[in-house]
Amino acid sequence: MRLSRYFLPVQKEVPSEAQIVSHRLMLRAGMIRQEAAGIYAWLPLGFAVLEKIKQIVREEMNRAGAIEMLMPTLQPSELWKETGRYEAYGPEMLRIQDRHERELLYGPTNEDMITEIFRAYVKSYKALPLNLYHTQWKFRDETRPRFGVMRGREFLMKDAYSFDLDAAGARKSYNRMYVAYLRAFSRMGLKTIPMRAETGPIGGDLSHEFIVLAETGESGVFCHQDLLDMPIPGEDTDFDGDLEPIVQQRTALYAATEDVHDQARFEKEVPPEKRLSARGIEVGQVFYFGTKYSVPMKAVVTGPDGKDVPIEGGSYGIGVSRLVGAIIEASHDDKGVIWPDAVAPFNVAVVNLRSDDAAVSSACETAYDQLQKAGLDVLYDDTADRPGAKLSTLELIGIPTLLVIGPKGLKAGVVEVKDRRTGVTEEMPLEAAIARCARKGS
Ligand code: 5CA
Repeated sequence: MRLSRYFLPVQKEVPSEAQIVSHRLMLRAGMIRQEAAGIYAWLPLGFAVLEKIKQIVREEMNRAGAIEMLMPTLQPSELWKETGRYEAYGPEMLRIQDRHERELLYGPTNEDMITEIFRAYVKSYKALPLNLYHTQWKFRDETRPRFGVMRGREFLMKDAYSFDLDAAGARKSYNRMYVAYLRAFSRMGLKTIPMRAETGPIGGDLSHEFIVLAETGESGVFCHQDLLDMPIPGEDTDFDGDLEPIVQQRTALYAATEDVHDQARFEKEVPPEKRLSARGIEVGQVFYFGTKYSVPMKAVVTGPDGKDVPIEGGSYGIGVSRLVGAIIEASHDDKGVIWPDAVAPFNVAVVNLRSDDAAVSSACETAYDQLQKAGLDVLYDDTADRPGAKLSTLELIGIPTLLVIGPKGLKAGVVEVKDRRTGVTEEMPLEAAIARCARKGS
């Protein structure tokens, strides 16, 4: 992408209601625009990050055996009346009437709809286990939408739903999602801690929230310090195998959100020097709710003994749009965002320090072309702005690697490769710089 033809409306000033750093930086970097309270347009730079996050989540869901689909944002009220949630959800649910005066709602979650789809087609235990997911916009009419995309009213969620014949099978499905979550968040450069949590309107008695520690987080959390340094399950993890040891290694240590926290137990189980009480951002939550939806909706399968049984269910959410904010909270400095490579909107920026100099422009074109051919997302700053202004914009928007080409260096046979995170600049010949960027970004 050539910056001269891109749409990157960076801002100097941001409104004072943008209280936390991720909200301020997203507005300054031209990533989002507020259209109504808690409702945002995703401008090109923000959208690029959102898509990268969505793709990582997709890869890890697929690896864990979940199958992607897409359900609509609008749902008929009948489904929710069957489960009793139409009344229970209260004013957080956006209710809509169509021209035929049919009651619709903008989905805040999809347990009811997926259970309806399941019961329409699946009749035998032989189709189980089954896990279906989608990434779709949700609406919750939060009383206090705030912190930008962190607590929106319209937000993007990946939600997966598992169906099993019995509780033991459902536990395995839960474990698969638990491990997939550890992997997905880690790939985005985040350290997350699964913590026991309240189940709220989704229901059930087993649930974990995946928490990123951050001072600006909305949840108070308590846990054993060692949970911060647990190894992340590798790419070769066998999702058909026994994942219980990985889950147990973590659940053996105390970790709870404030809603379910038990101070006496915390003090009994965790030695004083290992007690961590902090704030955190909830980027995902997994639930096991058994037959909460399958009984009222009659989602039954015929078991091996020929008898019908209601399926055992779980649901698994990831806040895809919230993650954009959470990653910024975890990775920024006073100059701006520092994207981890895996979610960066562009892996590399080629910076032309003198766009009216033919030799410099030609070297930049070569770099731009070759890096794109190497499969990287490249931003080419071909504008006529001052070098200082260019660099500060690219630092603000967080591009991990800058390949800076100017007339003086080029005469001496070198260009600069600058690392956004460390701030370290290295000089080297153009070909070496291209090779270096291609290696780093891949
Ligand atoms: N049906 C279940 C799991 S599929 C569910 O809805 N879970 S949830 O309520 O915990 O939401 C899943 C994730 O969506 C949360 O962990 C959080 O990261 C994100 N999320 C929830 N509410 C909001 C919101 N108002 N703004 C942005 N993200 C949100």
